[in-house]
Amino acid sequence: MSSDVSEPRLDDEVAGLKELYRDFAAADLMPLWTQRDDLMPVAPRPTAVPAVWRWSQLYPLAQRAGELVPVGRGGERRAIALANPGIPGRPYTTATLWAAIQYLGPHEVAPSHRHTQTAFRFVLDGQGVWTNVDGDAVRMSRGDLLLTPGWSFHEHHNTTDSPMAWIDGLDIPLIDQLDAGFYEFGPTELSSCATPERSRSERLWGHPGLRPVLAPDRPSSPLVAYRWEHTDAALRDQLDCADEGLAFTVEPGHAAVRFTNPTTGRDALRTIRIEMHRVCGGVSTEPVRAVGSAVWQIFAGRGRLQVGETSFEVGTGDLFAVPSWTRFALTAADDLDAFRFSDEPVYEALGLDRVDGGAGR
Ligand code: GTQ
Ligand code: FE2
Repeated sequence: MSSDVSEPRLDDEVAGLKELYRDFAAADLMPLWTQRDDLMPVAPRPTAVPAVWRWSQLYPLAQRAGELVPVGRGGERRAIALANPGIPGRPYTTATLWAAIQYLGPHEVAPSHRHTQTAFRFVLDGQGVWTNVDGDAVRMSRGDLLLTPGWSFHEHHNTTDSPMAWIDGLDIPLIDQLDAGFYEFGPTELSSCATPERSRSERLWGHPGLRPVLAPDRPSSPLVAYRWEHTDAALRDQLDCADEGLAFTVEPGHAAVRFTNPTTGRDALRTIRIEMHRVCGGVSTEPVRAVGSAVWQIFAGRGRLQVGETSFEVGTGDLFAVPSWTRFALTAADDLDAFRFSDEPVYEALGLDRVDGGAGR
């Protein structure tokens, strides 16, 4: 074939293609074959990056917000999100999870509202705030996990002369991506300034292995407070049992408990999995990567973690993000308690869960 025949044909083809792509764009169309390969990657390529936030930096900043920023109707909460540097401009800790430090000054009230986003609070330290969940006043103190299932009204009130700060976890980024957010203000007046030692939910549901007869199953846990004394005892007993030759632990020297819904035995919340891990001093967890993301907070102790290519030293109060399909391992310098939450229930419900490595959970 001679070149003087094929060349004009090629030029025609190029011009035709250019015109085709222009007409695609004008018709709001995009062909698959010109997409970057991150559209359908060989394996997940999260935008979020491994990241750490130090308690020593978070707390003073929250304190300053406490002095300068009022809390009340409109702003609703003095919560400061841990914004993943891989997701610029959005207050997302991972692709699906929001983690924030919330600060409530002496005698302040964060007013009542509800939303389809699921929430929990975890208390690193302090006391004196009650969170009111659908009319049930729930005490918040060190090591406690408090739940706010989606669409329950909630308000927080500090009854003391001292400020209090805690960590919030929500599925805000997930609900944002799903266009599933609904929100309503509650009554402006404080619904209750009660400060009971035990909430109604604990009186009804907080007795191990016992449920009120006739109480129906619920998709989110009707128990909304999990107390540190129980979490601590469960971890201690699990490690002791393992020492006695009963292999209950995740791996040697690594115990973990998951917070569950007593009506179903499944995750306490529908979209967020919550666990407490105890890793004995000197122990390294088996490297693992899983689909879905997680956020951890060191509750007590010190250690080193490896997330993907990055390594961090962490101590009490520090938080870190583990993006999807990113290899993760934790080494305890001394006995270490680590609070963890993840989006795994969402992936499991959709059949998208996958794990590589690790000792299994
Ligand atoms: O305490 O109700 O961190 O609605 C973000 C959104 C906390 C809350 C957050 C919220 C709350
Ligand atoms: Fe809220």
